[in-house]
Amino acid sequence: MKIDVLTIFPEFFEQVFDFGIIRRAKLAGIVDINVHDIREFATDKHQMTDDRPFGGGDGMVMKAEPIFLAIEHLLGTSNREEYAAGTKVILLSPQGRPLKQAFAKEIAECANHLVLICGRYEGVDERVNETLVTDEISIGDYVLSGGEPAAIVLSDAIIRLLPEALGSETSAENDSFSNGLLDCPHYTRPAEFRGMKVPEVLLNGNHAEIEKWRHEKALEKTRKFRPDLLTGENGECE
Ligand code: 9D3
Repeated sequence: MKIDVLTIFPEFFEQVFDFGIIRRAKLAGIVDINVHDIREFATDKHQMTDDRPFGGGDGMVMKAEPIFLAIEHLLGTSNREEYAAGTKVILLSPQGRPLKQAFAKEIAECANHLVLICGRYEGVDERVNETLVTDEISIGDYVLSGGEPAAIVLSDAIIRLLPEALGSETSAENDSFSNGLLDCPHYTRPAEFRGMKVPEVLLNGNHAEIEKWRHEKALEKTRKFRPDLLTGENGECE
């Protein structure tokens, strides 16, 4: 999979993709990530990427032209109807559809080229949305200072699902959310740490009993922190 990131802060991404699963996926040729400075596509002498909003109001809006030129440079067209099959142009924005595991999975399975547009300021000229963007995604109901952290979150969620990215030691099938529940608690040695004991059931080697305990604890945790996952009102379950 090829991932191109469009940002006015390319330095933001200098180290984040160089660790763990993502680093391994890059070295194995599973993913190729390139970060591009939107400013390099600005045409005026001050290389402006933002301007004042029509209609007035506080704050600045990201200009359409530098983003159109960047997309044309990367994809050969600024008409989303003409993108190659498997190409997605994703705008990270607070107005987007909330990111879900199912979306990351669909992208990992069906897409081969992503362009991630990181917004800044009050927003992006709507004509970017109208012609370039195939998906508009938010990573949750909190306010970030820009789309960059969201692009990192989305990339991470997708890359680890690419075939062969995880390796053999773990399986994406066992992840939290893949069965619609939060994960159960985990313990490792020592069996007693500062007076705190590991639940007895995990020490007795009865695997049927251990699986039952893990499922009960997962349900308990989900009921407590994410009851919405159980009622299916967020589309995660049933
Ligand atoms: C005054 C209205 N605000 C929109 C809710 C303005 C605004 C706030 C924050 C405009 C842009 C931003 C920057 N955030 C993102 O670009 C962003 C984001 C987020 O803030 N939360 C969750 N997901 C995302 S994805 C991109």
